[in-house]
Amino acid sequence: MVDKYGLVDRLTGGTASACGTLAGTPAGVVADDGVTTYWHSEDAALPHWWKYDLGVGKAWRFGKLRLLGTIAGTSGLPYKDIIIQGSNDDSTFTNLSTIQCTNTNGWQEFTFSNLVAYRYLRLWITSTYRGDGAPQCPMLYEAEAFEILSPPTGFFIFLSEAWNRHKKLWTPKLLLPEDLGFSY
Ligand SMILES: [Ca+2]
Repeated sequence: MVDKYGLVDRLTGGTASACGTLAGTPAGVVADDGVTTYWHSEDAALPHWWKYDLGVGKAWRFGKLRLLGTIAGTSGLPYKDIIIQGSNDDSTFTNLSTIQCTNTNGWQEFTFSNLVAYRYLRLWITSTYRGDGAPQCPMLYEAEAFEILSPPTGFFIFLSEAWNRHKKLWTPKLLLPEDLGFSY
């Protein structure tokens, strides 16, 4: 089964935050649809994180993430290894996927399986490709997240099995000679 994803970026209407920022590069601009505005972490050791809170009573079963970055001025994409995390209490975070971005300009897209709807989505950034003397500082221009539309895998398996048993029970059978022990 091929998973399908929503077409609307769900990182909207909520609140972005980050572990820290440099002046003029707030966390919110990662979800402002502006491709020239970016968040730059504080100058401290990795890992760094960027988080989006959808708001009270809101949650999506995220399964696709798109990230926009640029190499210009940093001698390498300013992020590399990232753990995508979800939470519903802003305290306990579940790792949804560990991704490694390629060292290229532009949008990169990642999909992952996930059975749970989450209010909080966090990007836990553990490394960057920066080669300009600040490899410890990720920068991110845009992030977009989309929900999985396909049924959860476990439920789908259950349905398939139930249908197979139903068919076995009710499909009329042709009785063959070998079923009665004849061989010829
Ligand atoms: Ca932006």
